[in-house]
Amino acid sequence: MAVKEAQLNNTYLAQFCKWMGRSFDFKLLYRASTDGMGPTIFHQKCDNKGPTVIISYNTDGCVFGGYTSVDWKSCTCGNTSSRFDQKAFLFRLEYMNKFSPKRFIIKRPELAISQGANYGPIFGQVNVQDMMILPHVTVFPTANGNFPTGLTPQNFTFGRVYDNGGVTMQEVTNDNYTFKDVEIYQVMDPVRLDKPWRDDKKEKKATLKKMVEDYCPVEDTGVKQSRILLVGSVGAGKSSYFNTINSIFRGHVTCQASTGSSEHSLTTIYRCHQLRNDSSYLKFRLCDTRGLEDTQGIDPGDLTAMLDGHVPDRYTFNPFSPITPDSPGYIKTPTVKDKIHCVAFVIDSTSVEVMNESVLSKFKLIQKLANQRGIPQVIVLTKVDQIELDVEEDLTQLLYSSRVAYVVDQVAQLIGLPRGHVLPVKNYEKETELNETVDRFALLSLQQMLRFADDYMYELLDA
Ligand SMILES: Nc1nc2c(ncn2[C@@H]2O[C@H](COP(=O)(O)OP(=O)(O)OP(=O)(O)O)[C@@H](O)[C@H]2O)c(=O)[nH]1
Ligand SMILES: [Mg+2]
Repeated sequence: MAVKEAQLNNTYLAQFCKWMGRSFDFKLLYRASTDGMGPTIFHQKCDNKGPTVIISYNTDGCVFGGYTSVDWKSCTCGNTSSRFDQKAFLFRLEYMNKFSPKRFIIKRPELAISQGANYGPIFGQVNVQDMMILPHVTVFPTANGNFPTGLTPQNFTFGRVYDNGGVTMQEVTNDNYTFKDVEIYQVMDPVRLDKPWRDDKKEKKATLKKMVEDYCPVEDTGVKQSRILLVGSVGAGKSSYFNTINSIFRGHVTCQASTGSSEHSLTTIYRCHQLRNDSSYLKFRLCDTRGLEDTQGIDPGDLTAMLDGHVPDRYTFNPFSPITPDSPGYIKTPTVKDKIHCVAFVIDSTSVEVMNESVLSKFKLIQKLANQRGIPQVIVLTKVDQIELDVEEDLTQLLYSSRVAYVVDQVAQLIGLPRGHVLPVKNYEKETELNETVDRFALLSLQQMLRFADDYMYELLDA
């Protein structure tokens, strides 16, 4: 099964799988902060477990470590003994809180790791250490978890056993050997589920597409088009989701809404996008918003105004002040047709474990506002292709992936919605042609949102 309660987040996992060229599952064997440091506990927890990865987190926000495909052992012959490992490598994942992955491949496989009962895990040879992730017993930290000052990069010769590619130790560790934590994971073949983690009726894309084309909001409400609000962090894939759905009905990959990576939200204008097929407009709108962020995100006042239908299409968000009744186009007396009928939290599946506290609190606020108004909510879980290599290669594996199932559980717990409200999708990004499976998952998510929008309207009629 996938990792629980670990610092090894989905971004790190995905990067690691990329380096390895395929998917893996990870099981936490050892964590210094809870198990304590020392060779005895290390060997108790990690010996004879096959391939392992060791990850160190220092107090400067540097994350680095090493991978070996051979067992750790409590060798008592002499001081240490070297083990051959052609597949071992060292890596940097994060440098000073910035994701900056770099792999250092093995140069002298005969010296890949060193083993000894009195030693922690050593990459390289004791006299030719490349990088000691947990050092020699005599320099193990004791009381306060700090390493003695004698243990500085000068003690190491980085680049003799592993190819440092011109990168210095300082560029990996920032010369800081005070660790927040050290973790060791067993690396195992991924569990491909025998049964899908969610029922799949295997409806064809054409059937799903027709259902959406035939969709009409609940009669008697006067609503001609249901409105689905897309909210989420910067770069979560809100605009890409609209583009994906739009592409399905246009018959080719489109990029009507601007998408891409940027520090602040690329979308600055509120767009209640209409969609059309060959003959007519469809009976729903996808309302794309500015990303939620710490400083320049949407104001809570704007969120309330959007839900209540006061915000006009093409309104330019001002991150420093919310919309007011004097703002151009402000809809003073919105009716049910102007309001939002379903909220979709768009969440990047690689960022679930590292979700920013302030973004999470904004989600909670929107949830509260939506609950007060009886508006149903779903989670559109994007970028599922980036959390498991098998899924990236073949999207039909999505419902058989234990990793995707795990992230669905995680995000449902985090946001506080039932798992059935989590709708995994892969948006169009690198593709130039439509793909049946991409379209199927996107249409399934849309179908669910339209059903929920109808629930909201039935509830209004019953009131
Ligand atoms: N691999 C992959 N990339 C995606 C997916 N969805 C979006 N992306 C990429 O993620 C980046 C951000 O996507 P956007 O759609 O611009 O995100 P957004 O939520 O609209 O962001 P802002 O408007 O800036 O708040 C783009 O480079 C997309 O190509 C997906 O499902 N898989
Ligand atoms: Mg956008």
